[in-house]
Amino acid sequence: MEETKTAQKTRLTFPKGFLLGAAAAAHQVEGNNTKNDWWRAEEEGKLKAKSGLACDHYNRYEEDFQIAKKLGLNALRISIEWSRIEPQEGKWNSKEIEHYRTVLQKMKDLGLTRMVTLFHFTLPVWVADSGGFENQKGVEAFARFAWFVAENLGNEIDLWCTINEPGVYTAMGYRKGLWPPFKKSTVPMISVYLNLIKAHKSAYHAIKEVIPEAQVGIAKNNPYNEPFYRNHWLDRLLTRVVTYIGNHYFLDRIQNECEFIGLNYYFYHQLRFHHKHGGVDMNRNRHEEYRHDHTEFVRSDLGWRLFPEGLYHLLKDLKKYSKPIYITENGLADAKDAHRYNYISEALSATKHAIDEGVDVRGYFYWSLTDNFEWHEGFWPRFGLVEIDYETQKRTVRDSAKIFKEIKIE
Ligand code: IFM
Repeated sequence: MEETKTAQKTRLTFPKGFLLGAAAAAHQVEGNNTKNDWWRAEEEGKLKAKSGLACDHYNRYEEDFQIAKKLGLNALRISIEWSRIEPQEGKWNSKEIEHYRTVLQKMKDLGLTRMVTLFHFTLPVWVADSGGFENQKGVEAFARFAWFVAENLGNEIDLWCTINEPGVYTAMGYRKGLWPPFKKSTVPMISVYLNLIKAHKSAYHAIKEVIPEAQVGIAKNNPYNEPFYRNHWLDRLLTRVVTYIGNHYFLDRIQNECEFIGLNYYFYHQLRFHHKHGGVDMNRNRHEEYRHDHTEFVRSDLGWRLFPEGLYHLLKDLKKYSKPIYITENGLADAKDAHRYNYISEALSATKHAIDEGVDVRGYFYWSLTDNFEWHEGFWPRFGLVEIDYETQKRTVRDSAKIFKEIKIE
C-alpha cells in the first residue's frame, strides 16, 4: 500500500482530541478473579492454563497506568469485572465498587481518558449457571449490572463499551467449544448472538437512563475479507455475504443505540469458494502464504497474518454508519518484538489515511498495554507494549512502545 509507506516518512499527526491508548480486560490482567465462569473452568482443568495472579494488575494498576503515561498514551480501555461487582445475584459488593472508583480516579489524575467495557468474555458463575446469554434472564441481568455501574461509577467513565467482540465470544464458546461453556451447537450459538444484540440495547438504555449524555458503544471485531480470486464472481459474492453476516449484521441492528462504533481489528481473510466440492473455504491461516501483491505474509506468534492496511478498508466501510469510530483493539503477539513497531506504524498510517478521506476516527487503542492471559492459549502469546515476567511481576517496556511518543496530536 503505497500511501501507507509514504505516510511513514513524515511524522504522523492526528487531530486534536485524538485518543492514543491501550486496551486490557479484567480477567486477563487483574488476577484472582475467582467468581467467574473462566476461573471455575480453569480450576476444573478444562483449560490448558490458569489465570491465577495474571499480571496482578488488581494491585499494580497504579504502576501500569504510570507506565502508560510515560509511553505517551492519553487513554486506556479497561473492563470492570461483573463477578467482582455482583458475585451473587442481586448482592452488590461495595468494596469492589470502591476499588474500581479508585482505579478510575487514578486514571483521571494521570490525564488518561477512561474507556470501560462491561462484558469482556467472563460471566459471574451464577449468570453462567442460569444459561448466560442463551436466555432472556442473562440479558436482563446484564442490563441491571450496566445500570448499577452507571449509577455508582458513571461519573468516572468517559466512554462505555457494552460488549467486547460478540462474534468471537459466540464462536469460541458455542461453535468451537474452546471457551466456557464449551458448546459446539448451532441453536444456542444463534440465540446467544441474537441475545447479545438485545443485551447491548438493554444495557445502552439502562446507562442512558442514568446518564443521558453518556457515550456508549460496542467493541466489534471485524476481519478484513477479500476474495481469493478478485475477479471471480463466486469469491466476490462469498466475500460480500460473509462480510455482511460477520461485520454488519450486528452493527446494523444496534446503530440507533450507540454513540460510537468500536472496531477491533486483527484478521485478514482471503475467501475462496471451493468450486470442485461446491464448498466454502475461509482459508483462515491455512493456504495463503502470499498477499495479492505477491509478497509473503508476516505472521504474528499466533500465526495470524499481519495486514495492517486492512484497517483503512474497514474504517472506510464503517463510514456508512455516520458515527465516530474508535479502534478499540489492534495488536499482535510478538515475543521478540520484531514486528510490533512496524505493525503499529502501518496501522496508524492506515488510520490517518482513512481520517484524511473523511472517516471520523477518534482514537486508537493498542492491544495490549502489558502481556496478559490470552484465554485458552494461556500466557505464552505476548501482546504487550510492556513485557511481564510472571515469576517476579516485573514490568519491562518493549522497544516498540517508543512509537507513541513519535506521534503528534494537533
Ligand atoms: O486477548 C484478546 C482480547 O481479549 C479480545 N480481542 C483479541 C485479543 C487478542 O486475541
